[in-house]
Amino acid sequence: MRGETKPDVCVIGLGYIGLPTAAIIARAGCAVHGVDVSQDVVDTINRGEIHIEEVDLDGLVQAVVQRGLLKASTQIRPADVFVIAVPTPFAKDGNHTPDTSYVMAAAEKVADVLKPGDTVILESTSPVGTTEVVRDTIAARRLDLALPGQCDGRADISLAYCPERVLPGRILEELTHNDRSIGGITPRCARKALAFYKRFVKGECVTTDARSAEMTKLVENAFRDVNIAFANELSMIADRQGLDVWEVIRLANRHPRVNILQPGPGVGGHCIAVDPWFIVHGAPEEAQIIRQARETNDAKMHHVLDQARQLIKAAPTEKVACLGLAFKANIDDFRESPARYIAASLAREFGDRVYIVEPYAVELPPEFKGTGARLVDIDTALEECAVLIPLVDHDVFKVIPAEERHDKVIYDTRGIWPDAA
Ligand code: SAJ
Repeated sequence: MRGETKPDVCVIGLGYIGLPTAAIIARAGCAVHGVDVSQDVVDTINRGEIHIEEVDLDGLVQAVVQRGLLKASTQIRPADVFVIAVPTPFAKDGNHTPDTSYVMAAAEKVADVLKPGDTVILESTSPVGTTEVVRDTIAARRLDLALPGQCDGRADISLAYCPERVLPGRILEELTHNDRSIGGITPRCARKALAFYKRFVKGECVTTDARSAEMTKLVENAFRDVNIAFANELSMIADRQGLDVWEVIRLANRHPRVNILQPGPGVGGHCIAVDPWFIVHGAPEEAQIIRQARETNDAKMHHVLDQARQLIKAAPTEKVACLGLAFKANIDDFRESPARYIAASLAREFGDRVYIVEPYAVELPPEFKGTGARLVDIDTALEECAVLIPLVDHDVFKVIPAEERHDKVIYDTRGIWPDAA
């Protein structure tokens, strides 16, 4: 729109969420200054290239960088809107304690360049109450500013929590079209953040308070984790009772109001396996089902490993193909992947009898070094391996026809070959 003043935006954290978010905001015509602690990441982006794998992101980043709408730096700069999208990992105490130190470090950087009228948005998945701690962190550094929820009149700064809910592989599409929670510290903050998101979000932007928005993000992923745990528990019961869990789930899901998810070798990724622990940490006595679901999904990974070991020991002279290392189908993300953990454990125990097939890998991850395991293509695995263990439901594995695997011993942890059950 001619003459419309678009806000200058600063996005802090240029990872899996921050970089696509920065690129989409720039595509909407805002001047975006991206900040990351890694000089390599900054240099890569300023060359119009990307350091992560995501469909169509390379073309978009190249375009907005070439148009001068996205620039990256390790230093923060003043802006009208600040979006914090830094990691919130577990602390290293072994108790799944949320570590919000990266968020607070970003909040301190933002505080030092804030001016009246600016908006600060936290997107990182965070324990309930974090946005208020960001507000307090800013207030402590900027006694000259009136912060929302701490002043009677109109605050100088707007502050909101606005989580994303994108699927890897569909991030650009989902950042644009998914509905979004806009959680303001005050209703006025929510309205300011809403106006910003409507510049590039076509989905419905639903305003609420910051705590509700923080909990909503955690609840979405905990809901999925609990439902996956139900499927995984069913599969372990089925193994004990000699049942075909895939057949049972297929039949049960014909009920008009039943939708049992799919068992797998555990739950991977940096979201579903992490976020529920943020709820448990905040309410350890009450969050019983949520905690148990996490423990069940982790137990499933060890169950699959034990089952696979027994199978391999029963075929002592045969080669074994582990199909897949990624944490989920059709993407090249191997972080926090149960498949990778299981395959590496089998490689350490059975050495060069183990072949690994992972179409998204050009080399095996470092933990396979010295085990004797080999990365091979699917044709080699089918020719040389008598035991097949699908660990990831990549499409390229699903399409292997029955005649190419009819004489194999199969442990199908993903139910990708219903005819083989
Ligand atoms: N999985 C199963 N069985 C299933 C579904 C998933 O075993 O029926 C496993 C997958 O193999 C994978 C893990 O669960 O190992 C998580 O995969 P996912 O596709 O459920 O989730 P993510 O981590 O890729 O993305 C989730 C999404 N959240 C929900 O679906 C509620 C996404 O919308 C979020 O934005 C993302 O977490 C996030 O960033 O929080």
